[in-house]
Amino acid sequence: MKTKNQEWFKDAKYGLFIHWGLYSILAGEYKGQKTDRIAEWIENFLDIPVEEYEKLAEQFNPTQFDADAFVKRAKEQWGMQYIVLTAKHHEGFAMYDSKVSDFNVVKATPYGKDILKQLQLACEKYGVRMGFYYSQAQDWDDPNGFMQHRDNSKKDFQKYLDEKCKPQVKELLENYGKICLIWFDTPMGITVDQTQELIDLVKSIQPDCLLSGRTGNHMGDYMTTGDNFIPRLPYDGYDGYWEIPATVNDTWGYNKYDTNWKSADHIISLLLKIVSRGGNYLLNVGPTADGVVPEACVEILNKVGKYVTENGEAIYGTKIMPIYPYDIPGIEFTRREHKLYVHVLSPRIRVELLNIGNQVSKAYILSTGQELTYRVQRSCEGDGMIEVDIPKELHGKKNYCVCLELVEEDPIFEPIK
Ligand code: JFZ
Repeated sequence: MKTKNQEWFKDAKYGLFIHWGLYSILAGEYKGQKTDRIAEWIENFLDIPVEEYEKLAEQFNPTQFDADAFVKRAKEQWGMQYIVLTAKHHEGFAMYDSKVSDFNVVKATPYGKDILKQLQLACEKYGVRMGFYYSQAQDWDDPNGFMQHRDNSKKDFQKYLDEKCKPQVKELLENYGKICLIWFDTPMGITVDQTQELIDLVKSIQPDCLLSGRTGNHMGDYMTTGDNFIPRLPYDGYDGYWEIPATVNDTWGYNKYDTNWKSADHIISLLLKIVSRGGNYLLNVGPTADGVVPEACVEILNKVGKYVTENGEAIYGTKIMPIYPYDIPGIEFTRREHKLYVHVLSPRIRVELLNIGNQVSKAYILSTGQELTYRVQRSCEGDGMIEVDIPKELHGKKNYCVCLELVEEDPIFEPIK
């Protein structure tokens, strides 16, 4: 069971993931060789010697990073409710002031400032929850941390856990205010007992802090799907606590060659599918080494954000949908008590909903309140049918939301007869 203070997660629906570290300097290329995999894995995939990789820290100087503007934009323009920064990814580099290891942004870089602290202050200012990603099993900088695709048999993983992982997690929980969740990842060989040690440590310091589905041995607090994997059906396991980590292009860390951006329209439809099935969308940006989000990505998230902020009532705090037996192209549903939100994502002159048994008391465009004419009837085959007329000025337009006020509390979707 979840605590009262964890319920925010169910209502949040949309969060920002930030993959940022020394890999952002390489941006997908090392000594003329490009990686065709996710860019934050470049050290592993291109076999970069640890001593050489460590030297990247001498170049890390994100002078254009503005935590305040970053968080303000995420909250106000993009509509995101929580932010998760990579405090330490597999590379082992800490993006905060760590006393446990000198391989950190304050000690080892010309920049010398604590990134996580700046983010914390901005999150507190704008009322955004903050969590952090921490790679608890893989640490490619520590001789006893795991490294995927390598021989790990001679490692003293417990030593790494006791001397780096747990002390760092402790620092993070003690020095950065309220942490809404920890995004542990790639648990690899961590045992049940070791996972429990980690969980006990976290809960002893911040009992309300949620733990991701990749904490290890399925012992986290919520379900994390595979990257970019959306359940096809509504999912209410883990008390309905689940999340999809997702990319806008095909990498997490910045890759200057990856321009395979999803369109804003596509991301809006993915967000609505996820929300209607009961989950949260944790969408990633990979800032450059200078500390800015690539312009193409900003433009996409601005467009998505416009939809999200204009139609927030139909997104935040909405409830999991029952299964609707049809797939109507360009239509997604979300709902709350006595309201069915019909998201219109491709142009149409009329919305027709078949096999729905509700009585409607009012229909309107959510963002403007403009009332719409509608009919609740039966099709000539005898199926329940709601028809809503779209006003002329919206013909040819897409991405708006029709709110149907229902007499009944929940939508009544009838099976196909
Ligand atoms: C992991 C990381 O290795 C990656 O760098 C990134 O941080 C991403 C969010 O998470 O990669 C994974 C982990 C698990 C799955 C897929 C990618 N999975 O279970 O499908």
